[in-house]
Order: sequence, then structure tokens, then C-alpha cells
Amino acid sequence: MSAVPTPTTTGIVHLGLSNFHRAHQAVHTAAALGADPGAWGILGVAPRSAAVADAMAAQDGRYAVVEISPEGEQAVVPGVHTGTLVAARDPEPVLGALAAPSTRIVSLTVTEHGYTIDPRTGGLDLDHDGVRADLAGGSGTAIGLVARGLLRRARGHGAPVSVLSCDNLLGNGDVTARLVREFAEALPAPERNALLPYLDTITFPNGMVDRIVPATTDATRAAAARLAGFDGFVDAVPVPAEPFSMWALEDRFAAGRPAWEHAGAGVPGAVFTDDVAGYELLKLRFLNGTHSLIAYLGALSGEDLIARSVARPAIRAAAQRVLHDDYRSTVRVPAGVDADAYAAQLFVRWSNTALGHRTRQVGSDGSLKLAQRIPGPAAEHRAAGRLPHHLALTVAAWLACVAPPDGFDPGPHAAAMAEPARDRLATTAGGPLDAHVRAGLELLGGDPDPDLAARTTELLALLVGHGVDTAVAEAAGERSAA
Ligand code: CS2
Repeated sequence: MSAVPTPTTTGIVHLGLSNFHRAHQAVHTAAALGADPGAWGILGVAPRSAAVADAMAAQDGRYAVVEISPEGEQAVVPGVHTGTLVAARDPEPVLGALAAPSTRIVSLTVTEHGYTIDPRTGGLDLDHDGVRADLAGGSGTAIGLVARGLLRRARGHGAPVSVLSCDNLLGNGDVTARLVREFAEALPAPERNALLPYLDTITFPNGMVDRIVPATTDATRAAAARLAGFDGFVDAVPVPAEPFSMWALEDRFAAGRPAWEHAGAGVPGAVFTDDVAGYELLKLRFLNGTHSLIAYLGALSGEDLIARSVARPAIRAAAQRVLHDDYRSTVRVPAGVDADAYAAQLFVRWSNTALGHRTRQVGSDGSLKLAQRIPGPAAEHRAAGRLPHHLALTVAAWLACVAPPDGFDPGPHAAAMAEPARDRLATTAGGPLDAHVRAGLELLGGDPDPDLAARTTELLALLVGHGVDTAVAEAAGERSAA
């Protein structure tokens, strides 16, 4: 249950009322305020959907985080939200909150998809309809909304603020800063000239976020009812989460921050470090990169859950290989971190069957997620003359799931994955496999390396022709001549 009285002042406006925010930043903020109270209540802003925002409002901002481990469940009630809004429905109050002098942090969990990045350039997608509408005065995209909120601050009191991305993007603060700046530069002169100098006075700290947070189910609601014991209402929007949580951040906050270094509410304190890049690479590659491979191979094997997927010997072996052979050598492990222990712990975290984390959730938005996970390490291996077979297998398994070659049925879990590039990839799915693979690799970024493309094509042919076990054995160089 909540250890802290709900704060009354909003210090943080958070965009993206996702389960991830509600089980990570909100819980770390509860820990911080439990140890060191302050004016750091969170106003939660949902971009479009009113479901969670309205349910939370009806519950006075309270909800339970149900921590699920194989040993059992326990509930924590963060109780740090001062209110909720829906940006598409209430744009004016949201802009007002972003611009309020009492707002000292603007944070985001809008997923890789929400940053409106052009995958070809890595910059802001100026052809995106939403970005164009926002440049003309709207505030419908995350970057547009942040920029318009900052513009209002710039034209008003001019007090500094920090913009804190909590998404799985490499250099998430730097990326957000660059996108906001590109947006500002594309504005008409009066707005541009007001916003650009203000951007120099604020900060965009980088951070690494880590907690596995599945979607809410009826089982989560039943557990919350059993464990959280709210008086007078049934929690409609509890969040399931694994017990593990980690947050590594740069301590560059232009207008202060909660004392997130404190442990509490079931989570350890955040790590403040100048080497966030090391933590990000470790996490994005060891965890997220391997997670993607498990999800795609699992879905292709008919598995609904990550835990059941990683329990399959072939998938477990492939996960070990991608992590240790293809990711590990590309990560400069931060001082004081035991990479072996982190890797071993990952397999325990992924094996948490009770958590119910689904292959379709991790496999969704693959074109955007893999762009963060594959091209960087693949290029490092190619530059050193090595072929990263299991990165090729990851791309092949992604394509088999979301852009299956004609005549191949990847099964219901793959079919249920959301993929923004599905239509685009479908245009090459009926043609030669090598052209299809090239199109897929191009979408992840850059000019595909020919050897990587050829290896990916071979593995895709095996996946769709002979199944997961054969493709895994081939990637590991263990396929018998027969
Ligand atoms: C997962 C992440 O869906 C995904 O792509 O890899 O959401 C993962 O569960 C979190 O990043 C864990 O910190």
C-alpha cells in the first residue's frame, strides 16, 4: 500500500500514461517522495485514449502495481498522480500544464513509435502528417506537444525545465533534444526565434529504464482486488510488473528533480551516473535485442508467452548465442556492473511464467525497435570482418512473423503483432526472398551489408521452409549435412 500521501502539487507532466510509466517512473517517484517529500506530483497525460486516464481519475489517481514473481504477488500503490488528462481531448489544459511555472520536469513514455522519427535519416519525420499539422499550429504528436509547451514557457515566464525521455531509445535524451530542435527549426520565424534560444536553457537528460511490464489482464484486476484493498472502489486499471526495476540517469536537471536515488515502494534507488550510455547499450542489446529474438522465434513456434518461448531448448540456445556472441562484444560494460550476472538474471526474469508477458507485445513495432537493436552491433561486427549470425536470425524471424513470404503462415501470435511497416513490407513479401530481406534491412536503417543480407535470406528460407529448430541450428553452425 501507499507509504506517502499523494502530493498536491504537480511538478512533473508526463506524456504517455502507459503501464510502463505507471509501474516504473511512478513507483520510483513514490520511493523518492517517501524518503524526501516535495512538490513532485505527476500529471499523467494520455495521448489519445481516455480509458486509463478516466479510470484513474475516477480512482483519485490511485491504482495498484501488482508485482508478480514465481514465489507470489504483492501490490504497491504509488499514489503520486495529481490528475490525468487526454491530450487529444484536452489540448489546452495540457499545454497549460506544460507551461506552468510549477512544472519542472516534462517526461515521456511514448514508445519508439511515438517519436515520429524518419527511419531513413534518424531525424524528425517532416513528412509525417501529424508533424506537419503540429508545425502549422497543432499539438497532436509527442514532439509537437512538447515543443508547443516549451514555446509557451519561452514566451511566458521562461523558467527552465528538464525533458526526460523514459523510452528505449539509444541516447533517448539526446534524441529528444534533437527532434525538438528540428521541430523548432521548421517553425515559422516568430515561433522559431522564440523557441530556439529557450532550448539552450533547458536540459534533456539521458536515461536507461528497465522493468518488464506486461499488459493488464483480468488476472491483474483480480490480484489487485485481493491485495491492494482499496476502500470504496474496484481498481479497473492495475498494472502487472516483474519485481525487478532499474533506472540509470544523468544528473542533469535544469530545475531540480525528485530524490530518485532512494529505494522504496519495492524498487531500488535510481543510479545517477555520467555513463548512462554504457547502461543503455547493455540494456538495449542484452535485454531488448535478445527479447526480440525470443519473441519472434517463440511466436513462430506457436508460443503465446515469452516464458514458454525461452523454456524451449532451441530458443534458449539461440538467445544465449545472440546475447553472448553477437551483443556482448559490442557493449562496453559500465564500471561496477557485473555483465555475467546481468545476463544470467535476464534468463531468470524472462522465465517468469506467472508474469504472462506475451510474445506479441515484445514483437510489436519491430521495425522501430529493431532499428535500435540491430544495425549498430551488426555494423561493428561487419567492420571487424565477422558475421553476426544471430542478428541475422533476429531479422529473419521478424520478417517471417510480420511480413511472411507468400504461402507461409506464421501463426496467430505473429499475426497479432502490431507493425507500422506491415503494408510497406507486404509489397516485397511476394517476390524473391533476397529482395524482401533487403527491403526489411533498409527499413531498419542504412544500406544493408551484402553478407548480412545473404545470411538473413538463408535463415529466412530455413525458418519458413523447415521451422525454428532447423534455422536455429543453422545459425549456430550446428546443422548436420542431412
Ligand atoms: C521489450 C521491452 O517490448 C519490448 O520490446 O523488450 O518492453 C522490455 O520488456 C523492457 O524494455 C524491459 O525493461
